[in-house]
Order: sequence, then C-alpha cells, then structure tokens
Amino acid sequence: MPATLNDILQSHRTGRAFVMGILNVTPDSFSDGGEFLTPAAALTQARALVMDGAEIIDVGAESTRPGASRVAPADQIARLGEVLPGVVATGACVSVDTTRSEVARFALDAGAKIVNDVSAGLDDPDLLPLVADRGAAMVLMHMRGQPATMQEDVQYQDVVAEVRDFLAERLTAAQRAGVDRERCIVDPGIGFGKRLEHNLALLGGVDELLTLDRPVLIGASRKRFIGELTGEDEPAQRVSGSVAAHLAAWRGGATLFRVHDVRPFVSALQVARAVAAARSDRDG
Ligand code: HH2
Repeated sequence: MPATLNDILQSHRTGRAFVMGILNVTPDSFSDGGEFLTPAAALTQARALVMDGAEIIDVGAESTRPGASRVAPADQIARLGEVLPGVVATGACVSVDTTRSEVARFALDAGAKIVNDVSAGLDDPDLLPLVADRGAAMVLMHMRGQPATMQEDVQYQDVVAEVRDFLAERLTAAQRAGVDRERCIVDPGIGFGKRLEHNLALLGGVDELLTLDRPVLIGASRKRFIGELTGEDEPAQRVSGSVAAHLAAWRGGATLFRVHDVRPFVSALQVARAVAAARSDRDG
C-alpha cells in the first residue's frame, strides 16, 4: 500500500516506519557530491531508491555539510527543475531539502509535498508563511548556527533537553505563522553543530523528542560520527554503522529515516520489526 502524506504525518501514532531516500543534485555533498548531477543520473537514482523501498524522496540542490558554500535560489531551482518532474512521477512522496522560500515554492508547484528546512524556518522569513499558505508539510530541524560555522565551539548542558526545547519553540513559531502543527515533523539534526557524544545522546533520546507529539525524523546516514566510532573514513563505507544508528533510534520511537543506502536499512528494519512482533506476541 503506497504511503500517503497523512500516513507519514501520523506515523508517531501508528508506529509505521518510512524511509526517506536522499537524492543530492549537488556537486559537493559530503558523501555523494557530483554523483547525481545530470538529470539522467538523478532519475535513475530516484527510481532505484523507490525500488529499494523508499516511500519519500528528499531532493536537495544545496549541500549543508560543515563549511559548505551557499547556493543561490536561482541555481538551486535550475538544478531541481530538470529532475523534480521525474522524481514526482516515481509515485514517492517528494520532499525538498531547502531553507529558501523561492526554491520551496518552485518545488511545491512541481508536486513536492514536504519542505525539509534544516534551519527550521530561521533562514528565510518567507518560508513558514509559504508552507502555511500551501498547506504543505514541513520538517523542522535543529541546528546550531549555520553550516559554515556549526562545528565551532559546540557546547550543551543537556543536548536532548535543549534540542527538544528548540524544536518546541520552532513548532510554536510555525503555528504562529499559520502552519498546522499536525503537518510538522521534527528532527534533532544529527551532525549539525554536534559532537559524537551529542549525536549519541540524541539517537538514544528519541522518546524525549516524542513528547512534542510529532513524528521524529532521523538523518544519521554516513555521517562523520559513524566514522569516529568505526574508523571508516570513507562515507560510502559507513553503511552498517548508519543502519545501527537508525535502528537504535527506531527502537526509541523514531519513524522517519533519511538514508542514502535504502535497501540495507529496509532489510534491517524488516528483521528488527519481526523480532519485536514475536516478543510482543509472547508477552501477550
Ligand atoms: N542531513 C543532511 C541534509 N539534510 N535534513 C534533515 N531533515 N535531517 C538531516 O539530518 C539532514 C538533512 C546532510 O546530509 P547529506 O544530504 O547527505 O549531505 P549534504 O548536506 O552535504 O548534501
């Protein structure tokens, strides 16, 4: 049964998990920059993500890796314009990874249903009103500062509580701008202004984020902290570590997972789910 946007937005209540496949139409993303820049390569990848089990495709035209340079909205639109119609035609629910309202407007016009804003509405004051006006869904993500500087001077007293409070405040800001809270998804922003211990605390602290009564999205895929734990310098070699990180968050109640390597995670989830079902059968 294909996922509807409503299924995704209710997933924290139903427990159904959804995989968001990553499609970076960028020359400089940290793990796959340049791989899917041509429209043909991007569409082939979008179809492969769906075949592998992704029910959401997150298309981005600007890298947010630490130190990345900004991409003007017109350039993001030029990159997206050639691929969005084909990605929408896959039948997956399409999300656009941007902080800019011009880009989000273009993507929503092309059939995207979710705006994935890593700045949680702070980068562009016109973004929340646009999402409200269109009745779109939105990901509000926690980040400290800007990608250019976010890994400098990273300090928290209690990272899980601080991220939860920030997301609560951004949910209120979104509502004040007219966005329906029921259309919001929250994301602790793994790797965005966080050191290893912060990422681990957040992956283990999903239950606390769920007190916001919104679905929790986790994006740990191939990120640096996995390399720090496993010694894998090459992002594409961090697949097993990424699966483990996402499964740990799933156990805590996260239901949405933003991943590069869809099939390995879908398989792991199938097994973990079967074990959990057997356990609950036994417990009655
Ligand atoms: N991570 C990245 C980009 N967008 N969006 C959300 N909601 N959550 C995340 O954790 C997240 C995100 C970074 O990963 P990637 O897209 O692979 O790299 P880059 O930003 O270099 O394109």
